[in-house]
Amino acid sequence: MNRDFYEANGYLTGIEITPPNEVEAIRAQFDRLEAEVGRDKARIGLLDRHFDTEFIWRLAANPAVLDIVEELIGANFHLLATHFFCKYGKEEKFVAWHQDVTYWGLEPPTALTVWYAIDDSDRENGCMRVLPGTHLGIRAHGKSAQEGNLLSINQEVPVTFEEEQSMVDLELKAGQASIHDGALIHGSLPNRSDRRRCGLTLRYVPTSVRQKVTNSVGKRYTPVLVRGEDHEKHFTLEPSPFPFP
Ligand SMILES: O=C(O)CCC(=O)C(=O)O
Repeated sequence: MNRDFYEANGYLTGIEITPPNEVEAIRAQFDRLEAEVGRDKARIGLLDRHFDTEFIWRLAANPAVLDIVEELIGANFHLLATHFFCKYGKEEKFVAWHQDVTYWGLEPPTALTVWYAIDDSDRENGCMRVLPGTHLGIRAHGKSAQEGNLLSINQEVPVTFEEEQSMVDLELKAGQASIHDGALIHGSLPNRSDRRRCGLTLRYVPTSVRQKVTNSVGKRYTPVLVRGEDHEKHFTLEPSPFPFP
């Protein structure tokens, strides 16, 4: 794990989380959840299901994940939220360039996301893309002019031609993860394959962060303390929904 790289570039990638022999079992659990709720809901409607679905909790509280998060944001932190992003084959759905913390209502705007690959995620099926080093300031966002943006309020941040040239595709095998700083500009293109591209985002914040205003969809977060101690008590915490793995 390279903390200096993360601080300079705002992301890490290719992190092995799940041993290859356990990847299929996790995918099968997601497949069951998807079959239960339907694809329309599974696309971006599975929010905070770690509270009632144990395999999601077990990924969010996986010691391998928490150890890396601890190195990056310190010893005391909450799981803020979980959210699946699924893009099905041959759809014009995409994720416009954006910075997460501009619409989460946090103060200070410090957060990170672990993007866990349920499926292989590559250029063809619309893997995550990042603009390295863009996490060092918050920018004004506008609205995307393109149909199919999966983001909650159709937000998009303008980027320069030069910045786009520096773009990095975060290709992952199922069971691997990338991490991005909450201020890093990122997005993803449509899925041009016949394969599903599903990722589980795990959002973490240091306990020193508070929620100043509701997020872009009017929600107050209900975090779970997953490491260390909550000295600041800025949130009304939920207990861990299942035992820690
Ligand atoms: O999964 C994607 O394509 C986008 C995910 C994303 O925007 C996020 O993690 O904030």
